Amino acid sequence: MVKKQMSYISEIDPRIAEILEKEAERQDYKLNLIASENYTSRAVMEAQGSIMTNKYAEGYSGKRYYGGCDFVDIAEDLAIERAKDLFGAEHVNVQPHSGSGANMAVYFSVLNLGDTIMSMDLTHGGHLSHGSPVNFAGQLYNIASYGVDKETEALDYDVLMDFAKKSKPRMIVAGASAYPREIDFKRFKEIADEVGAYLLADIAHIAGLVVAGVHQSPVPYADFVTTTTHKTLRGPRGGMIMCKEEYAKGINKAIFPGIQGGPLMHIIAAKAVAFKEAQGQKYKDDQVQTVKNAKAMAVRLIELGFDLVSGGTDNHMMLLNLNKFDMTGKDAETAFSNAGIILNKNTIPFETKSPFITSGVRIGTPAVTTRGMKETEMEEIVEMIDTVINNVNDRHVLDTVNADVQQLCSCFPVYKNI
Ligand code: DSN
Repeated sequence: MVKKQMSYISEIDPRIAEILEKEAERQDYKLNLIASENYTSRAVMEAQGSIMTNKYAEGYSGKRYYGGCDFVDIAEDLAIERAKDLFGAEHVNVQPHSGSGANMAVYFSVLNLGDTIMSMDLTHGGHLSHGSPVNFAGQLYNIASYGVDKETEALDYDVLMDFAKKSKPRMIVAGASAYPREIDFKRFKEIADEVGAYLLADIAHIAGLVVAGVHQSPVPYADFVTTTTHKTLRGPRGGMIMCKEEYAKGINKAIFPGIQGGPLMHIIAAKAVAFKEAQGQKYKDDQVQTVKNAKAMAVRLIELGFDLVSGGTDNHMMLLNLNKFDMTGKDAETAFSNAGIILNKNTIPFETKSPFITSGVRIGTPAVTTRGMKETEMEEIVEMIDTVINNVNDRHVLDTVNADVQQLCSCFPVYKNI
């Protein structure tokens, strides 16, 4: 399929065609356990690679700054309507190029520079755009960081309530990039109301689970909900904002002309396609399976003596604390990669090492679930993880695992069912 798509590229730019072919092979024959990645469908990729990339459409449907927007208007309207239907949102903006941009637009729409944002610390699972000092959010706003409880390694909502009363934020951000437990958005709303703060729920990681009803939805509670569209949501790479109707104008202005120019209409068309797919039963079943797979992995990892942050998972991801193996996340990531298992090093709560080294790795099940793997395969993968961790420097063992990975992957071709 990829080769067929690349017939023009091979003529014009054989070098890039060759690299694309290698990347296609990598995606097919490596085990992708990166919690934020997924495989999008052929239909989504077709829209992404379509002629809509040629169109400028600054503005919004019916109110553009360019002529010739008849068809892109329809595509954007469809994307919005389908997103509203999926999430039950009052207002949707599908133009953000990324999750970071979506968060930026929310901040710019209601906050003043220097206002206090209460958000999860990066090392506890938060995202850069929630207020890391190296990110615009940390540079433009006063950040009051919260984390997880030292014992349970989960959020303690009573502690969060006290912290909110002390730090008096104008906005609370609920959401994370590396938090394996369910987030109680209803409780976050009570905290936000108590201190008169806006509530932003960043559901980039869990959006697909929310659609399928296997994670509480923040939409009834939060003033703003942001997401990326390419993680569990399984669409093209991009972002999206949902909000209450009263914030609609401010959000639209913050995105365009506030921080973006022309929207990526080919990506918006692809978002519409992805949202249509997400309305189907197969998509919902896959999200349910994603969580079942993560839980099955967690159970077996714990049986084998692995230390999971918070003792397990409620969603699509796990964080392994590697301190008991006297191993860094960086070294583990390299060893796994040598064995054909792709995951990422990750900080763990109360981290003592730098983000380039880390004490943990993050594991996710969205991509392997999309290829059709179920609990039996999860157990097989955990055995492989165990073998790698106990033989990080044994090239022969890593090669053997790599062969097993290829064998398993060949039974679940990426583009057989999607
Ligand atoms: N970089 C993403 C992740 O891996 O979670 C978050 O944007």
